[in-house]
Amino acid sequence: MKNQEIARAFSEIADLLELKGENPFRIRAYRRAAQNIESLSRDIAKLSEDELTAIPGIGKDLAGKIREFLSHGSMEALESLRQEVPPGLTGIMSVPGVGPRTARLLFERLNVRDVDELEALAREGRLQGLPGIRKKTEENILRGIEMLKRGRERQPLGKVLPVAEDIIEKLKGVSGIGKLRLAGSLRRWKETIKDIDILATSSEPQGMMNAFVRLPGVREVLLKGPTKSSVILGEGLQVDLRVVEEGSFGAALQYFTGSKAHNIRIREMAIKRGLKINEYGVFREEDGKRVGGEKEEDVYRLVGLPYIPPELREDSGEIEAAIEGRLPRLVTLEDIRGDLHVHSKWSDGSHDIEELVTAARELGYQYIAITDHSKGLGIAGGLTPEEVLEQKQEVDALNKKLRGFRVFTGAEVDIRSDGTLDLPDEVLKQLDFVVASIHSGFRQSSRQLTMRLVSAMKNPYVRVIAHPTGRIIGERDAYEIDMKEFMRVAKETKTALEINAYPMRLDLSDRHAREAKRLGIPIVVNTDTHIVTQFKYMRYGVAIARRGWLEPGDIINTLNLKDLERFINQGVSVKKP
Ligand code: DGT
Ligand code: CA
Ligand code: ZN
Repeated sequence: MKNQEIARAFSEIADLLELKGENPFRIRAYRRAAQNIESLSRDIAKLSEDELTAIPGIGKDLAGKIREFLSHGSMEALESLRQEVPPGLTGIMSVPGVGPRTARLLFERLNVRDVDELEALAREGRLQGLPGIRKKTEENILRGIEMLKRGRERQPLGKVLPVAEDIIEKLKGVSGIGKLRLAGSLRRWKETIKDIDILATSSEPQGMMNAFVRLPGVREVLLKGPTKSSVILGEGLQVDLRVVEEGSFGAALQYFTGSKAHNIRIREMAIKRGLKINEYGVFREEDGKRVGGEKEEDVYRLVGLPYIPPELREDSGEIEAAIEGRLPRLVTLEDIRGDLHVHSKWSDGSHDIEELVTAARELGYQYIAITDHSKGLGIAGGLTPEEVLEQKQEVDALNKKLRGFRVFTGAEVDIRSDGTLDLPDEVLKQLDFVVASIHSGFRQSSRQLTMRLVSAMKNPYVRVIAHPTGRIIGERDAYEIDMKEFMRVAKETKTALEINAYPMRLDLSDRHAREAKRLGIPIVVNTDTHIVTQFKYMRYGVAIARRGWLEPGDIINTLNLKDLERFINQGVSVKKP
């Protein structure tokens, strides 16, 4: 599918326009188009003209550019922009913390042409003194470069998983294929991934390997053998395919799922029982006889443990819990009854509310909350207090028509730099579900940021803090808040915390979600949907919840509609500053 490439091209156009200081709305249009194409589930090449322009944000002009790319592999508009801007400058812009203005400044004053030059100059302290660049800025740039490099070694789950699933789909069609599974960190849903591990059985291993190394997207073949092959994809991602015997599949799956730390513990337990576990099976020490290995469950059963779900296999207490019979009953996607952070056309979403309802019902949901931005967020088309109330009227009217489904009114109210909210209490109190979040001033001190979140939570109408740490995986670190204090106040004020399922966010992280659960803070798993295809990101949020040991009872949006209504009615009276 060319979807990702086209999305990347549009996003590069946006970068270049920004570098040139062009009209922000034009830039935003490209960014939005890129995002919508990225989250499209169908192959863009297979869409008709009408279907193409039905994608929100894609008009005649952009549809033309998409067709141009599909037939020529390039876009004239992008090519000529690239001519105008010195190469390397966009690379500098990809450093977290370096915007187009800074990039331009660095180029004009110091002739910085790529990231390596930038790093060298920053290390020598030569950026300081340029307009707007202080010592702190220079440190931020160095940290950004480090992040960029780290990011190349490990890629976000949300980028890697779709690529891996695409490969699995293609391998399913190869003749002789038996079992086929993802293993490694992907199967554990770790938030960043170093490489893709695939495990298979096959009656024609040779043909399987031939097909594997010839997959579209393969840039380089590192290794091609009868049982293991490794390739590098265009994106720089490594994929390992191993073909094993039927009788070893379970043991191999357990072994290659990891984590390494978890496996070492399991192996130690085996030794104590006179067993030896490796990727081929479970063997009796005394005579080498294989006593299991076809099924993954064999491995756990033979060391006296119940099955441990992959998301828990980090040696972070799961083995002790398994021994003591207190493994959690992890939440699943099927437990989720609705999504409580959704944007509509009223702000920067792509659909009107009825379209969102239709899509949510198709997923089997019982409710959604419409949480559009408040006006402080100008660029996201935020709503004024009057518009919020106008929207509430529309939702109220819509609810009268709906059977077995409810739209909760809400807002994603911006927490301003001084900790005040961007909508007045008189408005907030009329809404069912208010989500508050920070969208600016990330570089404030830890104390100031914590204070902002704390004062938002003390507002009696704020139900949830959305994406609490503000991180964008591989692009922006979590902002430094006093997590202990933050959670203490969340608990005290009965404010729920969000696991934002948007794949580049996954915020709270698994670790923080687990801590919140320990403290008894309610969690809500939301997608922050801006276009209906993003509803499907819920699976990432559920995975983070599972990695955080969360059970259905820990998560608000596993409640059915009736119980959620009760919870909401209760909440406001319980929650007082
Ligand atoms: P990553 O870094 O995202 O690729 O994470 P993993 O967990 O996928 O790590 P990877 O690809 O190096 O190895 C896949 C699994 O294979 C790993 O989770 C556990 C197993 N494994 C790899 N090397 C060893 C080892 O030296 N000892 C043991 N016991 N297991 C290993
Ligand atoms: Ca791996
Ligand atoms: Zn949002």
